[in-house]
Amino acid sequence: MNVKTAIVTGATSGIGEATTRALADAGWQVIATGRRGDRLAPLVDAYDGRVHPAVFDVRDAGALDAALASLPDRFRGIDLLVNNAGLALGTAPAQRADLDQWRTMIDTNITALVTITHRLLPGLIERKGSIVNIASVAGTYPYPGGNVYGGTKAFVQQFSLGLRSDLHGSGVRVSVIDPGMVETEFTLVRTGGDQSASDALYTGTHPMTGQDIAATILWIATLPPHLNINQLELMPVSQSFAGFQYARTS
Ligand code: NDP
Ligand code: 8X3
Repeated sequence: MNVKTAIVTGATSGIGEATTRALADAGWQVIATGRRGDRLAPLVDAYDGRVHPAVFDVRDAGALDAALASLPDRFRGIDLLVNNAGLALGTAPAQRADLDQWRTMIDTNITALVTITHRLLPGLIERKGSIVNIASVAGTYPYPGGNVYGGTKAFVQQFSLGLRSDLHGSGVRVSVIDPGMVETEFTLVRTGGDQSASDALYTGTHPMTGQDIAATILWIATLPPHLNINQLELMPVSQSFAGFQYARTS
């Protein structure tokens, strides 16, 4: 059997960890990346050599190159890139936001994502592979405090559609997934480690899980090669839309 190889960025928790498990359970080889190498060890142990850990900060292009250069031979032909690593930092309105947090989101969610995509495109074209980018509903619907996070995810949506256009005729598939609320470490990171704020957000909402999104990624990646999911938005049933706001002067 021809074993397929994926690289999943941000595999140390949440959607990325679940995606690594879903792909490996389905027989794929997976390069699992993240900064917290201790979180990758259980994945490596669970899959008998089919998960390769690559510990680096996605914002460090040199570290990315070193990780790619040191891949074992059998992990070198990458068929699927899952651009998942990302984060939101803060919920303050723009006028009170921290510029360093804005820059970290841009460096991680945009610059790192385009860098790894650029590095892997030649091989993906050669192998007629697939790219699945994780954006967010925050890229489509603005909300107070979403400012730069939403902006980075709007970039991911439009970059994905642009890639699809450029790759026309190459056989490479490009999909962007826009999840709504998924219970992961996302809110813990966004709030600077406030577990009670994270618990309060998710309590009673029956949010989506990392496994829900992982199953969707696996479905997209295993569709017949003539099918391309361009863009897919998912929410838990408990989440929907609210209206505009009005500031009254009197
Ligand atoms: P988690 O916080 O659970 O996971 C985020 C992952 O990204 C971790 O594995 C983390 O690894 C990795 N990561 C973050 N920064 C870096 C970095 N500089 N270098 C390397 N890896 C990094 O959150 P989710 O699983 O929820 O998030 C995954 C993606 O899904 C993100 O892009 C997020 O924006 C998106 N998303 C999440 C939603 C949600 O409600 N949870 C909804 C919509 C989209 P480590 O810290 O070990 O480096
Ligand atoms: C995460 C979804 O609505 O918390 O991308 O911004 S949201």
